Amino acid sequence: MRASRWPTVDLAPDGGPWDGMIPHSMPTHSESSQAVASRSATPSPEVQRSLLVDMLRVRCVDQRMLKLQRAGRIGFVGTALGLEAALVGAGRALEPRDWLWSGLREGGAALARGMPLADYIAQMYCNANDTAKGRQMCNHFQHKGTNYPSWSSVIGTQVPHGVGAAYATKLRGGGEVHSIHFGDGATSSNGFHSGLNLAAVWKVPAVFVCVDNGWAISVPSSAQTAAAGFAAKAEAYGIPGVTLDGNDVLAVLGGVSAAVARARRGEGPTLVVLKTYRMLGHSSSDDPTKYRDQAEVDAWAKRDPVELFEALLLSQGVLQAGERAAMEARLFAELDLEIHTQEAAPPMALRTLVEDVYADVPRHLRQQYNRFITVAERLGHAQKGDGAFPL
Ligand SMILES: Cc1ncc(C[n+]2csc(CCOP(=O)(O)OP(=O)(O)O)c2C)c(N)n1
Ligand SMILES: [Mg+2]
Repeated sequence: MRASRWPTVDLAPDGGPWDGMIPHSMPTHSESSQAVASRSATPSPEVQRSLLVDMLRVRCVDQRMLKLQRAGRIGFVGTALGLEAALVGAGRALEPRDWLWSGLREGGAALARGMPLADYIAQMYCNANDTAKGRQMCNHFQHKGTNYPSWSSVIGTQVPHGVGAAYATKLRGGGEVHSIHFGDGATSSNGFHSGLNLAAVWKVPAVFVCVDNGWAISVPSSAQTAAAGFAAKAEAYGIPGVTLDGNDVLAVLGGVSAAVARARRGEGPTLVVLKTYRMLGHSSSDDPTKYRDQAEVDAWAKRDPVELFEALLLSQGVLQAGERAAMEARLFAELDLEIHTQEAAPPMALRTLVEDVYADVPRHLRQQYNRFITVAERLGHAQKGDGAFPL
């Protein structure tokens, strides 16, 4: 490989090189700035334990949501099994003032940043507490308090949105960083190219987090690009690109934190690729056995991010035997309580269909709404009270 003209960026000055195995068909970079994959200084025992709790929460939530979906109580789940280190490590690398721009699987990163479980589950039920007011498909989260804008199903659109917001931050002179997450498949979208190009030209305070989980529905990462990995794409835009072990939460936290710090110093964006694996189907509607070999899944199961981190903490005496089970029991108790609360909440009022666009609902929308309610009542779909207050 020819030498890179781009400067090597030391993203972890106090850590040794990462030398873990990446059991994936995509080549990884062993030269140039793209090869920088390292650990930063080890966080305190308390922080490490909290990282494990956050990872376990993602796993418990994923398990429960899939069960609810299979029982027909919620409509759709974008699975996160296997991605816990990538989600939590990248989420925890941000400060509260920073912004998270995401796609389907970043709900766990949002939880790790403080999005309340109540808001998360209300959105899964699209009930009266859903802050998206039922206007999004479930599993499409947002949370104002932690700077987590509502995301779009349209692949890659969050990239230019996040870049625009990062440019606004730069113009206003704020110190916040915009972490823009997307998958391996999204690197083929227009948004990826226009977003990275302008982010680099404008030198905005952004970090691009590409979660390479091996698959874009049924398309493997190896068929997504002819480039030698996704981090190589950074070179075309004149920014550094790094590949990290996405199943090592400390490597993710260290690498993304360094890229965030670089953005905050005004040195511009970095593309960080987290190599990991989507252990389950694309979503609750998908059957991955139709398009991939079990042997590949089994190989990645040996690098389960939760198991790896638990073993590390046990070996260092940061965690005691049996503690993980106790942590999980507490998480499930908290989760189940919230599920019961949200399941009992009423559905979003139908009148919200015509609210929020104008300060006062205009005449033509009132007429449409009243006609709609008449039909809904006739079909038995109207909720109690919907017809009682004609708009
Ligand atoms: C513009 C657009 N094209 C196609 C789709 C259908 N689609 C939904 S998810 C997905 C794959 C995304 O893969 P990736 O970016 O790797 O993210 P992952 O699902 O693996 O997290 C596709 C093609 C879409 N939602 N939007
Ligand atoms: Mg993917």
